[in-house]
Amino acid sequence: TTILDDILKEKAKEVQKLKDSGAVEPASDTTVHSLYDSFMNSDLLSVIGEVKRASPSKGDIDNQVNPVEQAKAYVEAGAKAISVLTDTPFFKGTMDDLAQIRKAVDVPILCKDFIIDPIQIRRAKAHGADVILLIASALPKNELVSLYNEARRNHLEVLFEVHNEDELTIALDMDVDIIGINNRNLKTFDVSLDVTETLAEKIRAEETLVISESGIKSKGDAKRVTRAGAKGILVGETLMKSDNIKETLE
Ligand code: IGP
Repeated sequence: TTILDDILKEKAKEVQKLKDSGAVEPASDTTVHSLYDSFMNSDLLSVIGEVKRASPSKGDIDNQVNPVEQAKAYVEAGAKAISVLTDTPFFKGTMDDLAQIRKAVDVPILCKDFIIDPIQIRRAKAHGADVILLIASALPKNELVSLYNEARRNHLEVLFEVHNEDELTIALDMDVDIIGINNRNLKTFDVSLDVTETLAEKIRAEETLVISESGIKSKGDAKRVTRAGAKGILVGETLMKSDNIKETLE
């Protein structure tokens, strides 16, 4: 089994506990900070800064981080959106991180989790998310479609994550607005910016927002994926480890 299988198995238990607890989220409001509008309306490459304490591929990245201060520093340095890892068992994040960051910044926030059930979507919205992640390799197409529709009903945008041509075909069939091209293979952890170069050229960039995700470490990397067609990048580790976030984002 792969790490993704392990994560999804844990997630199923978490969802069952949520359901058993009978927790009801408050009705979701319609306020949206639109990632799509913000990034599509900019001529420059836009950055999503990710708050990431740890990951299965890297272990602890910065376990001491104050998520609110980190998110504020990203925005001050020019990041146009924030991603918050909310998975606890594998990434050491929490939904409370998301709620606190929501109070501190006024840009779109992505709830970065492994979503397999509508209950998680309503929970993300109630904690202040504007965007949720759906990972094409995690679920069959019919489930991706129903979770996508559930998100849109809750006034959430969806970053639809793909890593190969088959997954991209699903994204194009579903006519999603925002495609995340993950340079990291979630099953092997191999990272290559070639993935963005191969897939981005198959996407109609006038109407679809393309975000290149993972493994972006330098301005050269950012230029490379921009040339390939990305209008945004999602950067975690490099920003978490930077002593000078402003300079890194310049
Ligand atoms: C950030 P990096 O290499 O800059 O830390 O990567 C982000 O792309 C990565 O955290 C990510 C991710 C995911 C994490 C992309 N897709 C899916 C968990 C689940």
